[in-house]
Amino acid sequence: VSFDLVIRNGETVTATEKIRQDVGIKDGQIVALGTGLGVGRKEIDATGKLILPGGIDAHCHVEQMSSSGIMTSDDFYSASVSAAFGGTTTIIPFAAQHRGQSLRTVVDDYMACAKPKAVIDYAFHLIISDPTDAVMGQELPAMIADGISSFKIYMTYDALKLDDYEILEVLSTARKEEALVMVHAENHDVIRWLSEKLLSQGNGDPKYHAVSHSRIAESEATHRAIALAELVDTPLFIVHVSSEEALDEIRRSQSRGLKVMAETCPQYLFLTAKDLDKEGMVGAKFCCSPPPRDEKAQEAIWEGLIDGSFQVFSSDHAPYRFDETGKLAAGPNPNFKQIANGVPGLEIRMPMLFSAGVLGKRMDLHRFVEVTATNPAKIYGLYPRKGTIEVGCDADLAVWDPEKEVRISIDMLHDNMDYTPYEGTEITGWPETVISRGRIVVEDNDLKVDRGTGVYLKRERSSAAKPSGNLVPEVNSQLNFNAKIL
Ligand code: DUC
Ligand code: ZN
Ligand code: ZN
Ligand code: ZN
Repeated sequence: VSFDLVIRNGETVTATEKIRQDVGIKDGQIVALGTGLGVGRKEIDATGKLILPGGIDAHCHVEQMSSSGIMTSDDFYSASVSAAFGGTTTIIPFAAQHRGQSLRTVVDDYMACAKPKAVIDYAFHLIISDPTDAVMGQELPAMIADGISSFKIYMTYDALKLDDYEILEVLSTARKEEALVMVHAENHDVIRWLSEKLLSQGNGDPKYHAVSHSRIAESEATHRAIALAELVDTPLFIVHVSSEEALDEIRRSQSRGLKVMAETCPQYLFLTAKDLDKEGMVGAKFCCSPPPRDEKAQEAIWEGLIDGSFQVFSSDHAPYRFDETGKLAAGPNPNFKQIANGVPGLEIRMPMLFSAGVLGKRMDLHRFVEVTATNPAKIYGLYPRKGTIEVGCDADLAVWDPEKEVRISIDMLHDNMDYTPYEGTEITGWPETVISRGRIVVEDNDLKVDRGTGVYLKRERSSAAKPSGNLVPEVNSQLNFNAKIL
């Protein structure tokens, strides 16, 4: 035998090509592409199927404590199993710093959680909530050198938010270290003011979550984050964009030549604020931040995903069950401020986009591969090991049946949730065999690997984080920024 595994008679699809060819896999890597390949110890017949790069979900929350002390329902086992069943072979969740914690402790904790449980490969982004001199001066550079080359900051949430001064400190450190800054862009005081008015008028139902997290809170913070990044010439990645107004800010900055990147998520294509307006507390199932908007926003978000304004499509999987461990942790009738923010989406991320986007003829198949796998690999320093199909890449692949009809329901998903926001949605296309480093992870609707078989991925610094070198004139001439800070 020449190979550990051969996938025959399928069509491989990358961001640029679609080729009818076989894939030869040995020692976890793709070692041959072509026809007439030798025999494999195991063979898969992919006649009529598409062979896609395994997905990379670059935004998900796993075994993470929310800022109000609620634990996600998924641990690294259930999250990675669920991801795999949906065609994803790499996840990049967050290692979240709580104020006062050293980054080393944070990362060691998450590593210890993930290692014995994950069934697919994983990396981490940090969340920085306490940018002290020691954190910024010593700890962060050490973490970046260790392979955690991106981190998220927040402009809202009491326990997480940074003010503009702190954001500038963080951005200029990131510039020096060439790490990528991801930002949760919502105006804290707008949300706080609207929330207080709503609650004081007795309006606490879940639907008011979407009112308090106004589109203007999002677009203002998006504009401000971009302005701060421009001031210190640091690339910026805007996470979970929900509105046309925020998208407009991103587009404007991109057309001015700034290095601004962004992602959107399933909830902004498939949900609206109307979903929060349901009998009793049911709307809590759809509370996430930013919230889903309206049909017009959905259309705009689709447009941004298709035209390249968004580079990445992530789930923002933030799983809180509809019970006292999650959405109802504050009691059976919480007001919208007391409801944990987030929706699950690891498993449906790719299938729902494939069905509505590719089969729905909105989105080219190559663009689908790009936003779900290739671009996140490139932007987060995993390319070309992950995110494409070439000789020498890890054999992370999903064999998709483009005709399989699936009705999404909580019963068929593999996360540890008790609901899905997409219950009853009929879609076509599903990844039926999923392979990670040559190991068959999912086959015949069955999990084939043991817990703890995924590996940690030390990431490279990515070119996405390289400053453009175009400093605004006042900083360049007055501050001697390059000499002083670099
Ligand atoms: N931000 C996230 O990235 N995920 C869930 C909730 C939030 O505010
Ligand atoms: Zn966020
Ligand atoms: Zn603006
Ligand atoms: Zn998130």
